[in-house]
Amino acid sequence: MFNIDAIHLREINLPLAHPFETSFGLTTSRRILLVELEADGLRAWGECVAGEHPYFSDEMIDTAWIITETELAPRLLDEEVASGGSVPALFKQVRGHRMAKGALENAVWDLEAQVARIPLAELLGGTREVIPCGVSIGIQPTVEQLMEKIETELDAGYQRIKLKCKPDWDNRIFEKVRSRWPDILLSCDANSAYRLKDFDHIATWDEFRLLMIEQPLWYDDFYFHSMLQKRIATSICLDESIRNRRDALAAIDMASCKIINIKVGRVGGFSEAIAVHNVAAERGIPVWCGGMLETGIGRAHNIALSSLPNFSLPGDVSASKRYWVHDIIEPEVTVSPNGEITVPAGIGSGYAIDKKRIEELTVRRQTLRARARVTA
Ligand code: OSB
Ligand code: MG
Repeated sequence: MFNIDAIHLREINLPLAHPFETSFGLTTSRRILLVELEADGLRAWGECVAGEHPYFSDEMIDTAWIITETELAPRLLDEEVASGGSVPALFKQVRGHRMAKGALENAVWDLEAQVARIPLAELLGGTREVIPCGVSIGIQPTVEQLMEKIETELDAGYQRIKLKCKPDWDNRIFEKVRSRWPDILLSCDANSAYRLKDFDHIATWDEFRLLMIEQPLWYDDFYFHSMLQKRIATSICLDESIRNRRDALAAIDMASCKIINIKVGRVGGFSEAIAVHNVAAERGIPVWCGGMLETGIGRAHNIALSSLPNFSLPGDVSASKRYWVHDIIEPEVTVSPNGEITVPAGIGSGYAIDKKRIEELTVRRQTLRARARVTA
């Protein structure tokens, strides 16, 4: 049993090293909710991946803050917490708000690994010592800039290039990229930018031999993705629509996708991420770890999760320096020249928190404390 004495919420503001554009909008700077648990003399951290606006999902940092403050943190402080895996049961009454739940649950797993004095990856059931890495490249102002970015990332060793796409930023760029790099692992991510009228158009992408097409249709859809999957040879990968294990099962049974992107925040924490991983593994569906422009805290958690056996495709977990001039962990996340990240062997996440830098970046904070406990 852990005695969680206090939960500190804080918002940090951090400009991205490079703006990131998707079909749903442009991000130049992040507002990030971090949670810090204080328990038995230890400190454990979690990062909430909710964005600045409810554009990727219906959560945003401000809704995550209020739900954490009023509903979730009190449940952790008032109840006995046995393990990371016991947190979903404490949060069950609260519907949705998975990114808010995930930040706290992941911090409890981090705490559990520290108490057990083992790596978080080991606690989660990880088996890989290194994880294969890809990059997600946002929509660029010009095709020339896109080609330069791809060249830089391939030179850095990344094993897979994912292109953000949307109508008018699709066939034109796929053609250019494929004619220059015929053999690289290439995929695209539409973040729900296409509709039923686009099926014939999407079918023309088969000639580009993409590894997958990520979330082409509605963010909450399985049925029309299964219709589209019947029409095309290229694998569909679902991101936004997979909220939990049951969604993964439905999507696999309906043949809505052949690959699943797991984002630990999108599914509400490590417990559900492991459940999605396992159900996909049982059915022969490969998974990979998605990213949400995380700082080192969320990035370290993604690395630990990616060490599970069915994370067999390169993920969107890449080096800190692609996002931040200075990350908030020590050392920063680095990628080897062959495009791999070494899973840390140290206790907990394996990275140290740069508390001084976090203090400098903090624009809002709040501390919630446990009521005085009656000790037997
Ligand atoms: O759909 O995978 C996505 C970033 C923000 C929101 C949604 C997505 C993304 C990315 C970037 O593709 C992943 C990363 O490098 O962190
Ligand atoms: Mg995606």
